[in-house]
Amino acid sequence: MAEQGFLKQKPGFATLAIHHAQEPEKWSSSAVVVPIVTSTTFKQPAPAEHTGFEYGRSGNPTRNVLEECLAALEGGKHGFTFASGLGTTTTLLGLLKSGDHIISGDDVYGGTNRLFRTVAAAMNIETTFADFTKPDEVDKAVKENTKMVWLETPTNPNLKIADIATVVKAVKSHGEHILVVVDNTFLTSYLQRPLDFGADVVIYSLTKYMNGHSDVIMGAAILNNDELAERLRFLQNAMGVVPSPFDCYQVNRSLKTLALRMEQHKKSAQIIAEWLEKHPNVTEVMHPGLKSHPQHELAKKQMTGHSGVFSFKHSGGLQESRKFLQSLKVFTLAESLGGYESLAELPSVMTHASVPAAQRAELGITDSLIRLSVGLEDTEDLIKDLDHAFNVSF
Ligand code: P1T
Repeated sequence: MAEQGFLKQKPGFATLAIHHAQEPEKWSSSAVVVPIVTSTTFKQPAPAEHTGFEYGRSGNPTRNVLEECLAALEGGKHGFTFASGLGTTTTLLGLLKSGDHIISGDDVYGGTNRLFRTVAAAMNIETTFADFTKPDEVDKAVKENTKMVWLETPTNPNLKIADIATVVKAVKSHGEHILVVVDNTFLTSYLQRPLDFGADVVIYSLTKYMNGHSDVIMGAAILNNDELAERLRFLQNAMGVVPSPFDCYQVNRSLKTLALRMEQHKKSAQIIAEWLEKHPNVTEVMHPGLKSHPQHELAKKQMTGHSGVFSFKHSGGLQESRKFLQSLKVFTLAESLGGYESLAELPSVMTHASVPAAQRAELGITDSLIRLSVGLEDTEDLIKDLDHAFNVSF
């Protein structure tokens, strides 16, 4: 059922999450729950012959199930998992070489910004940061040597929305070979499927909503192109940034409740965002589900709804932010997002502290911008918590 004018949810999501690639018949025990295969190596019938698995870095039965399930949920052909979200980005950098150029969204996770500005730069891979809400700016940033375009939508922490199809069109007009990568961490495949809009690769910090229980660090990349998949399969093994079978089991289990969790995150965050919008100490709420969001109409065209993460600005400064965050009792003051527990943080000194001060100022990542990750607690309790924190801080 389409809600509030957003895209209609594709049918079968929850069924895929529970059954895809996990037929009990694939295990000799007919186990209904995917086994955790911890073996690092697999017996071979003859030298250089194997029965599907040889060494745990190049492939593992538990990991394969998760990768296949992730690909199915994304409507993609190939799925790959990595030891973290940033490990995914690092491995994708392996597709590039010295002298290549990346265009990245200006408002991205601080760690992604840092990776491009420091590690990629040391490999002589240059990055231009551009505002993807303005496709013209992206178009102008493309150079002869541009090989990869990297966007988050919605962005972290300003929740800006880029029109994926328009960005893809602008980029591909300069050459089909330029890869468009979308970091879909804030929404998950339940709320947005960038491959449907022409993106080449979707990446995740699975650490967030996809796992949803704040107990695993992991990342993933999902794509359709067979040749690119072969290159990534090579890099996954050759660079070795792989997750553990136990962590793969945890994420695979968490996918079973993804649809239910996202529905609740979506509902609760929308109520809280509307409540904040009316609060006298709040000057701006950045939530794509609000009519006041500058790209609300665009959000409805490419998303099936918004998740539980969003930001707001208040009328105070650093002192009020500190007091507010330290007064919260149900929300926990911590980095990260997407878990069942509600979190609140101050991006200017926490998740985005590694972004140069001038770039932070340009993006409006000020000391009065607070980011919330609305969890699965009772919405009323969360509102009471915020209300109390405002009352004692302002
Ligand atoms: O933490 P890791 O699994 O390596 O994922 C990095 C990452 C990638 N992309 C996005 C959009 C992210 O938000 C993150 C990690 N972000 C946080 C820890 C945070 O609090 O924003």
